[in-house]
Amino acid sequence: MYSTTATDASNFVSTFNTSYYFITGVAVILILGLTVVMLYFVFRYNKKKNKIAIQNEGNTRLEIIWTVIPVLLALAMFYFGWAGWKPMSKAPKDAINITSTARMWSFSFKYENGKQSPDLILPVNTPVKIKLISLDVIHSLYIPAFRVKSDIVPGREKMMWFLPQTVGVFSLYCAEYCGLRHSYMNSTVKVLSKEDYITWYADSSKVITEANSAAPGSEGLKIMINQGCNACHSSDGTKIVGPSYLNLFGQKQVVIRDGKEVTVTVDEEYIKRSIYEPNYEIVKGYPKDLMQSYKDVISADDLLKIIEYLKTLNDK
Ligand code: HEC
Ligand SMILES: [Cu+2]
Repeated sequence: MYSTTATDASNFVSTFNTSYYFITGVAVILILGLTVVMLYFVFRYNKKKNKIAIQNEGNTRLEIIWTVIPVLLALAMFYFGWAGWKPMSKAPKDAINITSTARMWSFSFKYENGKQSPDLILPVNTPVKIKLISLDVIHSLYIPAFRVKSDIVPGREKMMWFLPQTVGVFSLYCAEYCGLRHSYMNSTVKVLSKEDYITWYADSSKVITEANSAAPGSEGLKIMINQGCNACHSSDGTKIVGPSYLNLFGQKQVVIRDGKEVTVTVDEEYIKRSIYEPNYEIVKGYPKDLMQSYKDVISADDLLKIIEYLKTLNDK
């Protein structure tokens, strides 16, 4: 079903490269050839040598040649492109399923057992099918080393698949300009040996290694890293896109609710509303409609863990 060269990072590298080199090769030959012909004409038909202009009536054979050859070249380009693209449109049945959720400005990958990760962790030599979901605007999942890229359109279900063939670490980018922090919307693909993958997949404690699991609130931090909250919020007082979490809990916050300024105290209820219904009230001075609701992705339990983490950020 998929033909492969085992040294390539993915099964699509060779067909992609064939069309890439073919198109580039044709372009190079054309530009060199045309330049040579042009220079020759400049020299051969200059005014000094041809004092009197003559009228040419055309040359049928020449016209046929310069129509047929470019048509054949264009058809060959189409063929290589099509032959490379066609297998991408249908995933093999034995592929593992991963759901990729894109939102401003992070990716999150969810596995069949419910495990979530901001990095794309994969087993080598196993076909992978990725369901592509966007919660806000158009993003694009792009893994250059695998030669795969697909737009992710909100409200439309799309997928991509590929077969990772070498163990290693690769870059993953959002390739569709999606707002202020688009350039930070990248991640890592880690292709592991099958044994390492199974170990990772079965281990529910190591979703995030940056968060030390013994510290209070660390589970909440894990959840927030997984959900990409930190693309917009910092924990150290820096304003990114949204307010920082530093000293947030318990403080007085001025918000706009129904067009009116209201002062509220940040408590559990307020944070719950901020995460489940972000547009109910907007922190003064911040944009509306930027933070999307997390009602469907953050459970009540997870919410408590997040609040627990936010509480640890006071008086530091
Ligand atoms: C795309 C950017 C973005 C993402 C991602 C995001 N937020 Fe926000 N968030 C904002 C903005 C902008 C505001 C301020 C406007 C408002 O009140 O809705 C805000 C407000 C908040 C507030 C209220 C803060 C205050 O000072 O009163 C909390 C709490 C919050 N976000 C938590 C979260 C959590 C938890 C996540 C992840 C689950 C998250 N946010 C993800 C942009 C974002
Ligand atoms: Cu994006």
